[in-house]
Amino acid sequence: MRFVDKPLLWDVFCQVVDNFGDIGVCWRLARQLVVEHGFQTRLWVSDLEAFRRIESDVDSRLDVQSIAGVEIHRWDDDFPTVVPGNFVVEAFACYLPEVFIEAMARQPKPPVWINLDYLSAEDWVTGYHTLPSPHPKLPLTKYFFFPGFTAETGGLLRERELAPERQAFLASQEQQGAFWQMLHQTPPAPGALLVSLFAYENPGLPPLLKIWATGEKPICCLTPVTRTLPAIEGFAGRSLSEGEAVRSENLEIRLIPFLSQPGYDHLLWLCDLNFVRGEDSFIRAQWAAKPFIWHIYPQEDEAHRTKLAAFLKHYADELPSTARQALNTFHGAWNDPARAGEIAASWAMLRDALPKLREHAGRWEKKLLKQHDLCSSLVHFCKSKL
Ligand code: TRH
Repeated sequence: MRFVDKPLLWDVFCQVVDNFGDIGVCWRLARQLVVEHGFQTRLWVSDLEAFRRIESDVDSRLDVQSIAGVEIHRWDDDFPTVVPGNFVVEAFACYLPEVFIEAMARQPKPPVWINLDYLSAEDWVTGYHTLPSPHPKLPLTKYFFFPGFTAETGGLLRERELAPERQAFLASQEQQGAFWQMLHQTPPAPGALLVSLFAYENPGLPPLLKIWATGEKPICCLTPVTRTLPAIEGFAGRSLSEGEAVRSENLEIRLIPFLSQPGYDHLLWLCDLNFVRGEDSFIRAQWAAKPFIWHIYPQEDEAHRTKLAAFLKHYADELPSTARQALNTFHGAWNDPARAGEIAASWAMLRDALPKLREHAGRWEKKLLKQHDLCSSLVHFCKSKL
């Protein structure tokens, strides 16, 4: 008789602080662990309603449900008694339930415990990646795992088939047609610059919309209804809802629904320029190989400024100097409320640099593709600690 080994089990913990980045990252990771690496995976989520926004199959009334092979559990104060898996991921330093930590310590072979950290291009990350942190009282060790842009980090989340899927989508009129149909939209007029907009509240947005409207080239801006809605309503001079469009001179803004994660990828692939924010959409824009503008998540201690500068230093390093200056200047104005007045002049520079930025985005994607993806690196590391 042959015994078939039970697949190893992962527990991924996601505390949704705000927005969609925490669950966006955890959901990608959990799916990849199942689909690409054949593990069993439990995903513990504190806010199923936020989860439902990016994955419409989620039923926020259920305590336990299975989607894409991932066992999804509501994570609330009343944590059940469970035997921990072989690998435990706490995303972004969310605190695991005490009862679960105690159960981990009781295992004959305690799980490999990972704190999956936020993405940063800062140099110090390489020194901290995979560092162990012993528990002060229990026989447990937690390892820090950092995503990043170099081989000395954990890499970036990227599904195995992502690049070929993008190429197939861009080569297929049929797939693109289906996307527009799903949005209940027609493609923009030929010659218009197609822009996607996903950002936090930003005093740079009203002047940007104004300059887009009066610019020479038509611009079609697709924006899921999010925190930028009030600024767009201010520009339109009326209240707006999903499905509506605003036209002003050479600018058309279309308010589209918040998409599923794959639908959002399609949007990024199609657009000529993507405005993204936070962490996960910022990474997806890089896999889209198109020029993008990053609205970094603002931190109270202003730490985001250092993070932004570190990324731009890496990303813009090989750009010709005019395009580099355009990219740096626009990011400076877009990410600093005090510099919103510089947006119009910065846009003129950025618009002229778009062809160079486009070439560069393709080169950057190819460079990143040489790295191991984060999920594979994590699996490799965790197995080595088992
Ligand atoms: O939502 P965010 O602002 O999340 C942020 C960041 O992760 C930040 O680092 C963190 O500290 C904070 O949350 C708590 O932006 P982000 O990271 O881009 O996540 C958005 C997710 O939503 C991402 O997975 C893409 C997805 N998305 C869709 O699925 N459909 C959409 O239409 C859009 C616009 C986004």
